Amino acid sequence: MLMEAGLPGDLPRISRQKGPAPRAGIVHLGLGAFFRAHGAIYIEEATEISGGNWGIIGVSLQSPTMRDQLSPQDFVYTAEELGPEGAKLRQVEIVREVLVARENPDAVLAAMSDPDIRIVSLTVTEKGYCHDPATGRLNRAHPDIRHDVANGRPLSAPGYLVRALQRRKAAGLPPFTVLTCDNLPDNGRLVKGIVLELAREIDPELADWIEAEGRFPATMVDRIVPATKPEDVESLAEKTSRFDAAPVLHEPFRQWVVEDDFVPAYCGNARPDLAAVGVELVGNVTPYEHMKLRMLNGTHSSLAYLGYLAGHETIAETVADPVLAVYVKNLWRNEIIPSFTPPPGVDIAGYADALFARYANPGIRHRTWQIAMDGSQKLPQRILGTLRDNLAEGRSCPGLVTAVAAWMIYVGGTDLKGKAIDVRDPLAGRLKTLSQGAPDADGKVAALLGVRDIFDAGLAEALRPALTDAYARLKAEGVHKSLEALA
Ligand code: CS2
Repeated sequence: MLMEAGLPGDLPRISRQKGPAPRAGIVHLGLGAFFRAHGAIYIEEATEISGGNWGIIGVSLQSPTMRDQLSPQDFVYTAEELGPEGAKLRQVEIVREVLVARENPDAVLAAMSDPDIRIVSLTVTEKGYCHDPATGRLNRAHPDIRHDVANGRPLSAPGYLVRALQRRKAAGLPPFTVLTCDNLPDNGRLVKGIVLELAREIDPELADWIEAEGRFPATMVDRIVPATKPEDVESLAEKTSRFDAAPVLHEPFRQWVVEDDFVPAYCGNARPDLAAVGVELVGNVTPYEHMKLRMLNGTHSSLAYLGYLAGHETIAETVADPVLAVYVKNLWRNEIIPSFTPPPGVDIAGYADALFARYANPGIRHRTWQIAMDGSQKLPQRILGTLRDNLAEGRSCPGLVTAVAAWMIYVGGTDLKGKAIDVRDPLAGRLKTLSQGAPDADGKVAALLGVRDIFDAGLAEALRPALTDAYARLKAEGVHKSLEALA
């Protein structure tokens, strides 16, 4: 027992088993749990099968925590796959180094402008792109963007991309491929637009060069990876008698669809042999992205707000609640599936069934509170696009409207029992003030619908009556009665 052996930190650390990692070919911005449990594993497997110098230099934009945890164990970590039948462990050794941008911006820019680096991938979360979620355009008023326009040592992810590309152009090098792996709509085009807007502010010639030479393939990424908790670190140490300060936990399922559009090779290959490990390389990611953002992330967010307000801690607990289980199945069938065309050959009803089973996986304790974070950045691509497309076809969406109403209650900062909610969102302060400043359901809904960073005027107008009813009903009758009334 761990208790008898002392703290897990007293155990020997995990260490490299497979020899040194390949030379670096990728810089990854935002080395969080998701990329370590998804892209990094695919890339490691691809190099094991087909070779290539595709070691990864990870970058944390702000916090030194990941570097401090990984550096004493030579940047290796455990990926724990949690299936319904138990756990499987893999030691991931593809990360060579972790840099902390706030501490040493020059080291990050130097790594990104190294000729060996052919790909800069990103998981910096929705808000990390410093854009306006409603329009997808760069938010020029963002303090980090204002800083980055004027300074060669940037703060933001778009700033790092532009300043590193500027260095490469000056050195006569080709650009790197920008591989965004965040859950944003049409993510490649969106990031290209943001980078070009920022580059144009700094140097129009640089923008022209990026536009002509740069590549920004779109991607769809999927794997459920809950945040690692201290008790996960402890139980792994207990299981293995080795201490890993930063393991990742993930479900068995994974999917990666990538638009095959990389900067042509000038040393080695343009990308790892992703096809060898099941990555789908396609010409157009859009149907996959619609399927994933609407079917998975749309219901994840809906279940997160309604589940949280119903008192559920995790998604697995939420879908074990029969009322919420019926709710999410109806949401797929009646409101989400009719809103888009699935990718060729996909049985979309089967996809929904598989999602339900993934949510119910008891090994994955994915907190509703974690998914509820940053709703202002997530709602547009997860829920509002679906609503817009249904409204255009004259279909009502009581389930999605109730989810938006639950988000409105959530960001008001008080749950249905009057307890304070720890709301994490870049707009948290503004949303709370708007909500608390209005006297009644009508006023609160109208005030929040007025936030143009999230809702365009047309959608706000169309949603208002049904949303006000759903909000008032949730407040008066609670989650269960409201959802039962929908069913
Ligand atoms: C989740 C996603 O935290 C969230 O908002 O909806 O991280 C989700 O688990 C992944 O996109 C699954 O691929």
